[in-house]
Amino acid sequence: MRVLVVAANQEHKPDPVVPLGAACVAAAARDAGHTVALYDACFAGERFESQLQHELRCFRPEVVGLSMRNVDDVAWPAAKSYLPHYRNCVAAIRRAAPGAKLVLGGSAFTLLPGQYLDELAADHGVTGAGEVAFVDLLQQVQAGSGPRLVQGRWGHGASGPALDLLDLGAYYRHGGALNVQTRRGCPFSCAYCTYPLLEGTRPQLLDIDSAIHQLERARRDCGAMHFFVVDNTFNHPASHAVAFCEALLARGIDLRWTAYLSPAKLQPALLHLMARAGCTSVEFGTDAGHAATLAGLDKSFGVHEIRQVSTAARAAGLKFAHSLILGGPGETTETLAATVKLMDELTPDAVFAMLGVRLYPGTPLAQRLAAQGLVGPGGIGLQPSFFISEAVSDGLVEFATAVAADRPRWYLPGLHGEKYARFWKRKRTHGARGPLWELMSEQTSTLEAR
Ligand code: B12
Ligand code: SF4
Repeated sequence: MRVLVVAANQEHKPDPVVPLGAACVAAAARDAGHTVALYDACFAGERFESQLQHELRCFRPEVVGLSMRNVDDVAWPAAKSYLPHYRNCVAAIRRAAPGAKLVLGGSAFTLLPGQYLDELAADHGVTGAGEVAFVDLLQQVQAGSGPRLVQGRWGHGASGPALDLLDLGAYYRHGGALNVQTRRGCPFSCAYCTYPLLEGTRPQLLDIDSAIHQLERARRDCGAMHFFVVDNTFNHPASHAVAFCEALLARGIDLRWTAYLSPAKLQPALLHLMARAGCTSVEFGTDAGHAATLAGLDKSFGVHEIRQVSTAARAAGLKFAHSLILGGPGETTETLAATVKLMDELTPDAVFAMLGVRLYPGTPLAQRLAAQGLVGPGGIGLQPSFFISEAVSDGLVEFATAVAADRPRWYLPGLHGEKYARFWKRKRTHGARGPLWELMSEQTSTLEAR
């Protein structure tokens, strides 16, 4: 069959990101013998509808797979929903390819499948990992059937993402890094987190040789030296992280990379090994800096571990950022103050602070709130809804604004909006690579030293 995969995402904040998921399902469909093309809307700007329609009319797909990454930008109080954009995508697809079956998939779709299917009047949808399920569905569609909603199967394609269908050079120039995945799944169950729903709770280890091959190829084809490892928690299981680093060292590839780490059970030796293997910075999924809020979010580590891993990252020569969620269950003015105090003490190179907890169906927090009658059926939907602890809800914006005012390394997507967008774009145009917060931290260090 003729299959067009459409990577719908056009978000460029904090950077444009390679649509790995779309490329994975495209590769799986191609490996199964289908004729596959990929349309990527990322750099098309307002021309995307006319470009997409042109692509549809030329390629004449029998199936269009729409890859939907983000529901919204999770940035309370000014959260932006991508639903209008998805509506435009579907309208363009229906206009230019009225006979094609429309299949929805991707992380956004997986979080709210029933609502997207109805809202976008799609023919089919696949939740979770798409490689195996999409190929099965294509077979059924070819035979004239196929269920409307298919549960993805935890598995992955044999040949990795079809990166040859993407303009990786553009992502490297405009986004400053490419990306790679070494594993899926998360064994933890933090109260708000969607990752176990998206990727499963059992770690699935991807083939390290294939990941290294992707990196080498990108290095050769477009000179990319900077990568983001998209694994939700790179350090679990630690043995896989070690194997990845050792493989990089054994191949002697000169790369710079960044990864997400959990402070839980993180050994300093791993941080040192990562640094030797080219890692320059890490982002800790810390969330809070007080025992009560950490407990409210069901985190599997305490303040002690946050201190330990920060010291260890610095000793290993890695830049580090802490990601926070302010206003979670158990948050009070005292716990907020303690979190800020801890960050001031640890002096991370960056702090990313989201305000409020975006609620998604199926997460432990949403279930807890539903059991207490605080969220009704259908209460969590395509329009962003957030939990904010009652004890701080009134003054949270003012508090965060005041904190960030004299802390240049704090980034608050919900409050800063477009504040850094033009500056960062200019930096990229002038060749800045890697995470921009690494660069900013160097600049603020220079200013602080004066
Ligand atoms: C790494 C990551 C980042 C990194 C990306 C770095 C990089 N260079 O790639 C950074 C930090 C930059 C980032 C930023 C953001 N992110 Co982010 N990110 C992730 C993360 C952890 C992994 C994404 C990834 O690459 N996965 C690997 C690929 C292979 O998986 P996949 O895309 O899901 O694809 C599979 C399936 O979805 C499916 N599939 C995909 N497409 C299709 C199509 C069809 C037809 C079918 C059938 C199936 C299918 O099959 C694929 C293969 O199995 C996810 C969480 C997660 N675990 O998924 C969040 C996630 C995607 N991010 C999210 C968000 C919100 C954002 C931001 C908007 C946050 C912000 N305000 O800054 C920005 C947006 C950036 C942008 N330009 O779009 C949300 C999106 C959902 C939502 N809540 O709206 C997620 C799901 C996390 C969450 N909170 O739930 N992110
Ligand atoms: S926040 Fe991190 S550690 Fe916790 S469940 Fe999500 S991915 Fe796993």
